[in-house]
Amino acid sequence: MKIVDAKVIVTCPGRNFVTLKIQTDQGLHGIGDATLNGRELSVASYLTDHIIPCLIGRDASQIEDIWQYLYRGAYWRRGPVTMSAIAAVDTALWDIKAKFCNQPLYQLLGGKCRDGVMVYGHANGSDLEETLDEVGRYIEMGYHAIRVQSGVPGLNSTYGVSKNKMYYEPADANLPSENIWSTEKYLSFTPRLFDKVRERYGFDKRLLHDVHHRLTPIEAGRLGKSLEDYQLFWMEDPTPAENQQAFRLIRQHTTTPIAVGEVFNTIYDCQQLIQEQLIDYIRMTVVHSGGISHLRKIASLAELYQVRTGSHGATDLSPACMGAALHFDISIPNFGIQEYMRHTQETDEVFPHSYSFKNGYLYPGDAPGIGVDIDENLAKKYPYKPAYLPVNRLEDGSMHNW
Ligand code: GCO
Ligand code: MG
Repeated sequence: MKIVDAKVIVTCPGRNFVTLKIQTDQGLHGIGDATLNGRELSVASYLTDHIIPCLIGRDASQIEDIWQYLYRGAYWRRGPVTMSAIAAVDTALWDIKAKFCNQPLYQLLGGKCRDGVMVYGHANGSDLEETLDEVGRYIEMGYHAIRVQSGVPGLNSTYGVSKNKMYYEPADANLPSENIWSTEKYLSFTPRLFDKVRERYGFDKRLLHDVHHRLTPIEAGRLGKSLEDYQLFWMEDPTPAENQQAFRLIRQHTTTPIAVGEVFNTIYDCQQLIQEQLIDYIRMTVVHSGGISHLRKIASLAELYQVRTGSHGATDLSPACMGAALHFDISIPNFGIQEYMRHTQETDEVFPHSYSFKNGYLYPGDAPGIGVDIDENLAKKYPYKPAYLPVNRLEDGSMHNW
Protein backbone atom coordinates (compact mmCIF):
# COMPACT_ATOMS: atom_id res chain seq x y z
CA MET A 1 0.00 0.00 0.00
CA LYS A 2 1.79 3.11 -1.24
CA ILE A 3 1.49 6.68 -0.04
CA VAL A 4 0.40 8.69 -3.06
CA ASP A 5 -0.42 12.06 -1.53
CA ALA A 6 -0.23 13.98 1.73
CA LYS A 7 -1.31 17.45 2.73
CA VAL A 8 -1.49 19.75 5.71
CA ILE A 9 -4.80 21.37 6.66
CA VAL A 10 -4.69 24.42 8.92
CA THR A 11 -8.05 25.50 10.30
CA CYS A 12 -9.38 27.69 13.11
CA PRO A 13 -12.87 26.59 14.23
CA GLY A 14 -12.52 28.67 17.43
CA ARG A 15 -8.80 27.88 17.78
CA ASN A 16 -6.02 26.80 15.41
CA PHE A 17 -5.46 23.17 14.49
CA VAL A 18 -2.91 21.62 12.12
CA THR A 19 -3.83 18.26 10.61
CA LEU A 20 -1.91 15.96 8.30
CA LYS A 21 -3.90 13.84 5.86
CA ILE A 22 -2.16 10.94 4.09
CA GLN A 23 -3.69 9.26 1.06
CA THR A 24 -2.82 5.76 -0.23
CA ASP A 25 -3.13 4.06 -3.61
CA GLN A 26 -5.79 1.75 -2.11
CA GLY A 27 -8.18 4.64 -1.55
CA LEU A 28 -7.65 4.63 2.22
CA HIS A 29 -6.62 7.82 4.01
CA GLY A 30 -5.51 8.56 7.56
CA ILE A 31 -5.17 11.72 9.63
CA GLY A 32 -2.90 12.87 12.44
CA ASP A 33 -2.86 15.93 14.68
CA ALA A 34 0.17 18.24 14.31
CA THR A 35 -0.96 21.18 16.46
CA LEU A 36 1.66 23.00 18.54
CA ASN A 37 -0.10 25.83 20.34
CA GLY A 38 1.20 29.28 19.33
CA ARG A 39 3.75 27.73 16.92
CA GLU A 40 1.32 26.05 14.49
CA LEU A 41 2.82 27.22 11.20
CA SER A 42 6.31 25.98 12.02
CA VAL A 43 4.99 22.39 12.19
CA ALA A 44 2.90 22.94 9.05
CA SER A 45 6.04 24.06 7.20
CA TYR A 46 8.16 21.20 8.62
CA LEU A 47 5.60 18.76 7.22
CA THR A 48 4.93 20.44 3.88
CA ASP A 49 8.46 21.54 3.05
CA HIS A 50 10.54 18.74 4.56
CA ILE A 51 8.54 15.59 5.36
CA ILE A 52 5.84 15.16 2.72
CA PRO A 53 8.32 15.03 -0.20
CA CYS A 54 10.07 12.11 1.57
CA LEU A 55 6.80 10.20 2.13
CA ILE A 56 5.45 9.94 -1.39
CA GLY A 57 5.91 6.43 -2.79
CA ARG A 58 6.70 4.82 0.59
CA ASP A 59 4.89 1.74 1.87
CA ALA A 60 2.24 3.04 4.30
CA SER A 61 2.27 -0.22 6.25
CA GLN A 62 5.90 0.26 7.43
CA ILE A 63 5.02 2.48 10.37
CA GLU A 64 8.07 1.83 12.55
CA ASP A 65 10.52 2.07 9.66
CA ILE A 66 9.02 5.41 8.55
CA TRP A 67 9.25 6.64 12.16
CA GLN A 68 12.94 5.72 12.32
CA TYR A 69 13.53 7.23 8.87
CA LEU A 70 12.06 10.58 9.97
CA TYR A 71 13.66 10.59 13.45
CA ARG A 72 17.18 9.36 12.65
CA GLY A 73 17.07 10.50 9.06
CA ALA A 74 16.64 14.19 9.90
CA TYR A 75 20.01 14.15 11.72
CA TRP A 76 18.52 16.93 13.98
CA ARG A 77 16.70 14.92 16.63
CA ARG A 78 13.93 15.72 19.11
CA GLY A 79 12.24 19.05 19.86
CA PRO A 80 8.53 19.89 19.85
CA VAL A 81 8.33 20.91 16.17
CA THR A 82 10.09 17.81 14.85
CA MET A 83 8.28 15.42 17.18
CA SER A 84 4.81 16.91 16.50
CA ALA A 85 5.43 16.52 12.76
CA ILE A 86 6.60 12.91 13.20
CA ALA A 87 3.59 12.26 15.47
CA ALA A 88 1.20 13.42 12.76
CA VAL A 89 2.72 11.00 10.23
CA ASP A 90 2.74 8.14 12.74
CA THR A 91 -0.90 8.71 13.81
CA ALA A 92 -2.09 8.93 10.20
CA LEU A 93 -0.28 5.66 9.37
CA TRP A 94 -1.80 3.83 12.37
CA ASP A 95 -5.19 5.18 11.27
CA ILE A 96 -4.63 3.76 7.78
CA LYS A 97 -3.40 0.39 9.05
CA ALA A 98 -6.39 -0.01 11.37
CA LYS A 99 -8.78 0.97 8.57
CA PHE A 100 -7.04 -1.54 6.31
CA CYS A 101 -7.72 -4.25 8.94
CA ASN A 102 -11.24 -2.86 9.36
CA GLN A 103 -10.66 -2.60 13.14
CA PRO A 104 -10.69 0.17 15.72
CA LEU A 105 -7.06 1.04 16.47
CA TYR A 106 -7.15 -0.36 20.03
CA GLN A 107 -7.47 -3.88 18.56
CA LEU A 108 -4.09 -3.49 16.84
CA LEU A 109 -2.55 -2.21 20.09
CA GLY A 110 -3.41 -5.40 21.96
CA GLY A 111 -7.13 -4.92 22.61
CA LYS A 112 -8.97 -3.33 25.51
CA CYS A 113 -7.55 -3.44 29.05
CA ARG A 114 -10.59 -1.65 30.49
CA ASP A 115 -14.17 -0.76 29.59
CA GLY A 116 -13.74 3.00 29.44
CA VAL A 117 -11.21 5.77 29.93
CA MET A 118 -11.66 7.76 33.14
CA VAL A 119 -11.26 11.47 32.44
CA TYR A 120 -10.87 14.60 34.52
CA GLY A 121 -12.64 17.85 33.75
CA HIS A 122 -11.68 21.43 34.60
CA ALA A 123 -13.54 23.29 37.32
CA ASN A 124 -12.30 26.87 37.56
CA GLY A 125 -13.50 30.16 38.94
CA SER A 126 -12.26 33.70 39.36
CA ASP A 127 -12.53 33.35 43.17
CA LEU A 128 -13.06 30.69 45.81
CA GLU A 129 -16.87 30.80 45.78
CA GLU A 130 -17.15 30.58 42.00
CA THR A 131 -14.63 27.72 41.93
CA LEU A 132 -16.57 25.80 44.59
CA ASP A 133 -19.77 26.15 42.52
CA GLU A 134 -17.94 24.94 39.42
CA VAL A 135 -16.72 21.82 41.25
CA GLY A 136 -20.39 21.13 42.05
CA ARG A 137 -21.27 21.48 38.37
CA TYR A 138 -18.65 18.90 37.35
CA ILE A 139 -19.94 16.50 39.99
CA GLU A 140 -23.45 16.94 38.54
CA MET A 141 -22.12 16.25 35.02
CA GLY A 142 -20.90 12.86 36.27
CA TYR A 143 -17.13 13.40 36.52
CA HIS A 144 -15.22 11.19 38.97
CA ALA A 145 -12.11 13.36 38.78
CA ILE A 146 -11.96 17.14 38.73
CA ARG A 147 -9.09 19.56 38.28
CA VAL A 148 -9.52 22.60 40.50
CA GLN A 149 -7.99 25.97 39.53
CA SER A 150 -8.96 29.30 41.04
CA GLY A 151 -8.15 32.98 40.76
CA VAL A 152 -5.76 33.97 43.55
CA PRO A 153 -6.71 36.94 45.80
CA GLY A 154 -4.57 39.94 44.85
CA LEU A 155 -3.70 38.66 41.34
CA ASN A 156 -5.67 39.90 38.31
CA SER A 157 -5.27 36.75 36.28
CA THR A 158 -3.78 33.33 36.69
CA TYR A 159 -3.32 30.11 34.77
CA GLY A 160 -6.34 27.86 34.37
CA VAL A 161 -9.12 30.38 34.97
CA SER A 162 -11.33 31.05 31.96
CA LYS A 163 -14.11 33.46 31.12
CA ASN A 164 -16.03 30.76 29.28
CA LYS A 165 -16.34 27.95 31.80
CA MET A 166 -16.97 25.24 29.19
CA TYR A 167 -13.84 25.78 27.07
CA TYR A 168 -10.55 26.97 28.55
CA GLU A 169 -8.56 28.74 25.87
CA PRO A 170 -5.28 30.30 27.02
CA ALA A 171 -3.99 31.26 23.52
CA ASP A 172 -5.99 34.45 23.66
CA ALA A 173 -4.17 37.22 21.77
CA ASN A 174 -2.36 37.88 18.50
CA LEU A 175 0.65 38.88 20.54
CA PRO A 176 1.34 37.32 23.97
CA SER A 177 -0.75 38.91 26.73
CA GLU A 178 1.02 39.49 30.07
CA ASN A 179 0.01 37.95 33.40
CA ILE A 180 1.40 38.91 36.81
CA TRP A 181 2.38 36.23 39.31
CA SER A 182 3.11 36.05 43.03
CA THR A 183 4.29 32.74 44.47
CA GLU A 184 3.64 34.02 48.01
CA LYS A 185 -0.04 34.86 47.30
CA TYR A 186 -0.53 31.54 45.52
CA LEU A 187 1.06 29.44 48.26
CA SER A 188 -0.94 31.01 51.03
CA PHE A 189 -4.26 30.67 49.14
CA THR A 190 -4.10 27.18 47.58
CA PRO A 191 -4.35 25.00 50.75
CA ARG A 192 -7.40 27.09 51.77
CA LEU A 193 -9.00 26.37 48.39
CA PHE A 194 -8.65 22.59 48.76
CA ASP A 195 -9.75 22.73 52.38
CA LYS A 196 -13.01 24.35 51.28
CA VAL A 197 -13.54 21.93 48.38
CA ARG A 198 -13.16 18.90 50.69
CA GLU A 199 -15.31 20.54 53.37
CA ARG A 200 -18.17 21.11 50.92
CA TYR A 201 -17.95 17.99 48.75
CA GLY A 202 -16.19 15.38 50.89
CA PHE A 203 -13.51 12.94 49.79
CA ASP A 204 -15.35 10.83 47.16
CA LYS A 205 -14.05 12.59 44.07
CA ARG A 206 -10.47 12.64 42.81
CA LEU A 207 -9.09 16.18 42.85
CA LEU A 208 -6.23 17.40 40.68
CA HIS A 209 -4.34 20.67 40.47
CA ASP A 210 -1.95 22.19 37.91
CA VAL A 211 0.89 24.36 39.25
CA HIS A 212 1.96 25.08 35.65
CA HIS A 213 5.73 25.13 36.25
CA ARG A 214 5.64 28.12 38.62
CA LEU A 215 7.44 26.98 41.77
CA THR A 216 11.01 26.15 42.73
CA PRO A 217 11.55 22.57 43.94
CA ILE A 218 11.49 23.51 47.63
CA GLU A 219 8.36 25.65 47.18
CA ALA A 220 6.77 22.69 45.41
CA GLY A 221 7.73 20.45 48.33
CA ARG A 222 6.05 22.89 50.68
CA LEU A 223 2.87 23.06 48.57
CA GLY A 224 2.67 19.27 48.28
CA LYS A 225 3.08 18.90 52.04
CA SER A 226 0.42 21.53 52.75
CA LEU A 227 -2.05 19.66 50.49
CA GLU A 228 -1.53 16.17 51.92
CA ASP A 229 -4.63 16.28 54.15
CA TYR A 230 -6.79 16.93 51.06
CA GLN A 231 -5.57 13.77 49.30
CA LEU A 232 -4.96 15.07 45.80
CA PHE A 233 -4.89 12.61 42.90
CA TRP A 234 -1.98 14.67 41.61
CA MET A 235 -0.11 17.95 41.72
CA GLU A 236 0.90 18.74 38.13
CA ASP A 237 4.07 20.40 36.80
CA PRO A 238 5.14 21.73 40.20
CA THR A 239 8.46 22.98 38.81
CA PRO A 240 10.00 23.16 35.32
CA ALA A 241 11.33 19.71 34.45
CA GLU A 242 14.33 20.33 32.20
CA ASN A 243 16.36 19.48 35.28
CA GLN A 244 14.92 16.07 36.07
CA GLN A 245 16.91 15.59 39.28
CA ALA A 246 15.16 18.65 40.81
CA PHE A 247 12.28 16.31 41.55
CA ARG A 248 14.37 14.45 44.13
CA LEU A 249 14.05 17.47 46.39
CA ILE A 250 10.24 17.56 46.04
CA ARG A 251 10.02 13.83 46.78
CA GLN A 252 11.99 14.28 50.00
CA HIS A 253 9.24 16.52 51.36
CA THR A 254 5.87 15.27 50.23
CA THR A 255 3.75 12.22 49.42
CA THR A 256 1.36 14.23 47.21
CA PRO A 257 1.54 12.39 43.84
CA ILE A 258 3.26 14.24 41.00
CA ALA A 259 2.32 14.43 37.30
CA VAL A 260 4.70 15.85 34.70
CA GLY A 261 5.34 15.84 30.98
CA GLU A 262 2.88 17.73 28.78
CA VAL A 263 5.75 19.74 27.27
CA PHE A 264 8.09 16.74 26.83
CA ASN A 265 8.62 15.27 23.40
CA THR A 266 10.79 12.15 23.70
CA ILE A 267 11.45 9.31 26.13
CA TYR A 268 14.75 10.99 27.06
CA ASP A 269 12.85 13.89 28.67
CA CYS A 270 11.36 11.57 31.27
CA GLN A 271 13.94 8.78 31.49
CA GLN A 272 15.39 9.80 34.87
CA LEU A 273 12.04 10.92 36.28
CA ILE A 274 10.63 7.47 35.59
CA GLN A 275 13.63 5.32 36.44
CA GLU A 276 14.17 7.05 39.79
CA GLN A 277 10.40 7.02 40.48
CA LEU A 278 10.43 10.78 40.92
CA ILE A 279 6.94 11.08 39.42
CA ASP A 280 3.70 9.11 39.58
CA TYR A 281 2.04 10.08 36.29
CA ILE A 282 3.55 10.81 32.90
CA ARG A 283 1.52 13.44 31.02
CA MET A 284 2.83 13.01 27.49
CA THR A 285 0.32 12.54 24.69
CA VAL A 286 0.28 11.44 21.06
CA VAL A 287 0.82 14.71 19.19
CA HIS A 288 3.79 16.13 21.10
CA SER A 289 5.53 12.80 21.73
CA GLY A 290 6.22 11.34 18.31
CA GLY A 291 2.87 9.60 17.92
CA ILE A 292 1.44 6.27 19.05
CA SER A 293 4.68 4.38 18.27
CA HIS A 294 6.89 6.45 20.56
CA LEU A 295 4.28 6.96 23.28
CA ARG A 296 3.87 3.18 23.63
CA LYS A 297 7.60 2.87 24.39
CA ILE A 298 7.31 5.60 27.04
CA ALA A 299 4.33 3.85 28.63
CA SER A 300 6.23 0.55 28.65
CA LEU A 301 9.20 2.15 30.39
CA ALA A 302 6.81 3.74 32.91
CA GLU A 303 5.09 0.40 33.52
CA LEU A 304 8.37 -1.08 34.83
CA TYR A 305 8.46 1.57 37.57
CA GLN A 306 4.75 1.69 38.47
CA VAL A 307 4.38 5.10 36.86
CA ARG A 308 0.97 5.50 35.24
CA THR A 309 -0.15 7.65 32.31
CA GLY A 310 -2.22 10.83 32.50
CA SER A 311 -2.24 12.16 28.97
CA HIS A 312 -2.53 15.86 28.24
CA GLY A 313 -5.95 16.63 26.75
CA ALA A 314 -6.30 20.40 26.61
CA THR A 315 -8.36 22.07 23.86
CA ASP A 316 -5.25 22.79 21.80
CA LEU A 317 -4.87 19.06 21.10
CA SER A 318 -7.30 18.37 18.27
CA PRO A 319 -9.97 15.67 18.23
CA ALA A 320 -7.56 13.67 16.02
CA CYS A 321 -5.12 13.57 18.96
CA MET A 322 -7.90 12.79 21.44
CA GLY A 323 -9.22 9.93 19.31
CA ALA A 324 -5.76 8.36 19.00
CA ALA A 325 -5.04 8.93 22.71
CA LEU A 326 -8.22 7.10 23.72
CA HIS A 327 -7.20 3.98 21.76
CA PHE A 328 -3.82 4.16 23.49
CA ASP A 329 -5.40 4.73 26.94
CA ILE A 330 -7.81 1.83 26.68
CA SER A 331 -5.15 -0.64 25.55
CA ILE A 332 -2.24 -0.11 27.96
CA PRO A 333 -1.95 -1.77 31.38
CA ASN A 334 -0.62 1.27 33.26
CA PHE A 335 -3.23 3.83 32.27
CA GLY A 336 -3.96 6.35 35.04
CA ILE A 337 -6.35 9.03 33.81
CA GLN A 338 -7.00 11.14 30.70
CA GLU A 339 -7.46 14.91 30.69
CA TYR A 340 -10.61 16.03 28.88
CA MET A 341 -11.33 19.63 28.01
CA ARG A 342 -14.29 19.81 25.71
CA HIS A 343 -13.90 21.25 22.21
CA THR A 344 -16.33 23.81 20.84
CA GLN A 345 -19.21 22.68 18.65
CA GLU A 346 -17.47 24.17 15.57
CA THR A 347 -14.38 22.05 16.27
CA ASP A 348 -16.45 18.91 16.78
CA GLU A 349 -18.16 19.56 13.43
CA VAL A 350 -14.86 19.99 11.56
CA PHE A 351 -13.59 16.74 13.13
CA PRO A 352 -16.45 14.20 13.09
CA HIS A 353 -15.56 11.48 15.62
CA SER A 354 -16.73 8.22 17.10
CA TYR A 355 -15.58 8.85 20.68
CA SER A 356 -18.17 9.78 23.29
CA PHE A 357 -18.47 10.81 26.95
CA LYS A 358 -20.67 9.02 29.47
CA ASN A 359 -20.71 9.15 33.29
CA GLY A 360 -17.15 10.45 33.66
CA TYR A 361 -15.63 8.12 31.07
CA LEU A 362 -14.66 8.54 27.42
CA TYR A 363 -15.07 5.67 24.95
CA PRO A 364 -13.09 5.53 21.69
CA GLY A 365 -15.95 3.89 19.75
CA ASP A 366 -15.63 1.03 17.28
CA ALA A 367 -15.18 2.84 13.96
CA PRO A 368 -12.17 1.48 12.02
CA GLY A 369 -8.95 3.49 12.55
CA ILE A 370 -8.66 6.24 15.15
CA GLY A 371 -12.36 7.02 14.65
CA VAL A 372 -11.80 10.70 13.77
CA ASP A 373 -11.88 12.40 10.37
CA ILE A 374 -11.64 15.93 9.06
CA ASP A 375 -14.32 17.69 6.98
CA GLU A 376 -12.08 19.59 4.61
CA ASN A 377 -14.79 21.80 3.13
CA LEU A 378 -15.93 22.93 6.54
CA ALA A 379 -12.31 23.40 7.65
CA LYS A 380 -11.84 25.92 4.80
CA LYS A 381 -14.50 28.16 6.34
CA TYR A 382 -12.25 28.80 9.36
CA PRO A 383 -8.94 30.34 8.21
CA TYR A 384 -5.86 30.41 10.48
CA LYS A 385 -5.72 33.27 13.01
CA PRO A 386 -2.48 34.14 14.81
CA ALA A 387 -2.84 33.38 18.55
CA TYR A 388 -0.24 33.25 21.30
CA LEU A 389 -0.13 31.82 24.79
CA PRO A 390 0.38 34.46 27.51
CA VAL A 391 3.68 35.24 29.22
CA ASN A 392 4.08 35.67 32.95
CA ARG A 393 5.94 38.28 35.02
CA LEU A 394 6.56 38.66 38.73
CA GLU A 395 5.17 41.73 40.47
CA ASP A 396 8.54 43.52 40.03
CA GLY A 397 8.43 42.97 36.26
CA SER A 398 10.86 40.03 35.96
CA MET A 399 9.96 37.28 33.53
CA HIS A 400 8.63 34.11 35.13
CA ASN A 401 7.31 30.80 33.78
CA TRP A 402 3.76 30.93 32.42
C1 GCO B 1 -3.09 21.35 30.87
C2 GCO B 1 -2.13 22.34 30.28
C3 GCO B 1 -2.71 23.29 29.29
C4 GCO B 1 -1.56 24.02 28.60
C5 GCO B 1 -1.91 24.24 27.18
C6 GCO B 1 -0.78 24.93 26.44
O1 GCO B 1 -2.76 20.85 31.92
O2 GCO B 1 -4.08 21.08 30.23
O3 GCO B 1 -1.31 22.89 31.23
O4 GCO B 1 -3.65 24.15 29.81
O5 GCO B 1 -1.27 25.22 29.23
O6 GCO B 1 -2.22 23.02 26.60
O7 GCO B 1 -0.97 24.89 25.08
MG1 MG C 1 -0.88 21.27 32.56
